[in-house]
Amino acid sequence: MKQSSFDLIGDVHGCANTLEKLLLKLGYSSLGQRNGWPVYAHSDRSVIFVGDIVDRGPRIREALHLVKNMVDEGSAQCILGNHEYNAIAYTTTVPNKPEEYVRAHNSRHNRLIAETLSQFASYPEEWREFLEWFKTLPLYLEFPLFRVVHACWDTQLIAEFEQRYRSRCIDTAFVHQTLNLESLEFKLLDRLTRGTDISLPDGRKITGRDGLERSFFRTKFWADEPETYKDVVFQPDPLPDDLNHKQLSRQQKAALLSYHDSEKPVFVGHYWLQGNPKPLKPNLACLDYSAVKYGKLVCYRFDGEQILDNSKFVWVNVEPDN
Ligand SMILES: [Mn+2]
Repeated sequence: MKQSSFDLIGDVHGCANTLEKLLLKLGYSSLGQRNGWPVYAHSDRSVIFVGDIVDRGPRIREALHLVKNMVDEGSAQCILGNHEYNAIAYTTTVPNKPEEYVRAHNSRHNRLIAETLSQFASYPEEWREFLEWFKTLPLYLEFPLFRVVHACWDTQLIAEFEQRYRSRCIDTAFVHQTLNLESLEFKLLDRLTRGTDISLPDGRKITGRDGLERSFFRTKFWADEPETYKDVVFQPDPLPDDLNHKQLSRQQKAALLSYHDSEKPVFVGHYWLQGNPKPLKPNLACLDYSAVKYGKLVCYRFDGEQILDNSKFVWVNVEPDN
């Protein structure tokens, strides 16, 4: 396997039929079955999934089996997305409070994980095994020529984490630490899997297309010298117009991250993009094109180039059979 030939695939969210179509399009083929599910591999390439295999879509269980079989075979790696982390935290109890969960079972959280739980309702043992497997997925990957993280590369937090931890995976003790919102564990997890954001001023809220109300908006971690909210907003839901032109405060600017053109390419998912896939910067590509909303399941075929190339995106449009 060539060390520099990787196929990076965006958020699957249970679109298992589309994933199989994409793998076939990329030249992967099934070597046979393991545990009743196909094992895809390629003679000289391998896949990196950017996380968020679970939640929302119709074939979550199938998607997990396809991905895990590839990881077990050595034909793929997979990092942790915020949705896999949510599943871990949703099923991890608070120390000394066996009735309470690290991710509270409130209506919003229940709704986000409902599809996954219902598809595993008849397979509780399998679900437990996948939850354990999620704890073996790294939070990020770094290679000589590129990086992969679900939502945001934060050099400083990653350096602090690497000083303290030997593994890039999280365990129950790590999840417990995230209960303290000032802890490195919470900050790292939140930052790497959910990205950066700015609170809306004056207690304002916006209701997203997903029906959820939010008091913050997602921001770019790569904006060069931003001045206004519009320069940094990065989410499917637009800001109210008056906020677009609002000036960023000095503190807000100081808290924003950047990703300089001289850094090695980084691949992310997470952001529900639409339209035709292309790099966001010469050294940054997002692979999440809203597959589960009948968008595209997107791959970038990386061969070591340090300036990303429009022509290296490959995708499948998601059909009603997902
Ligand atoms: Mn996602």
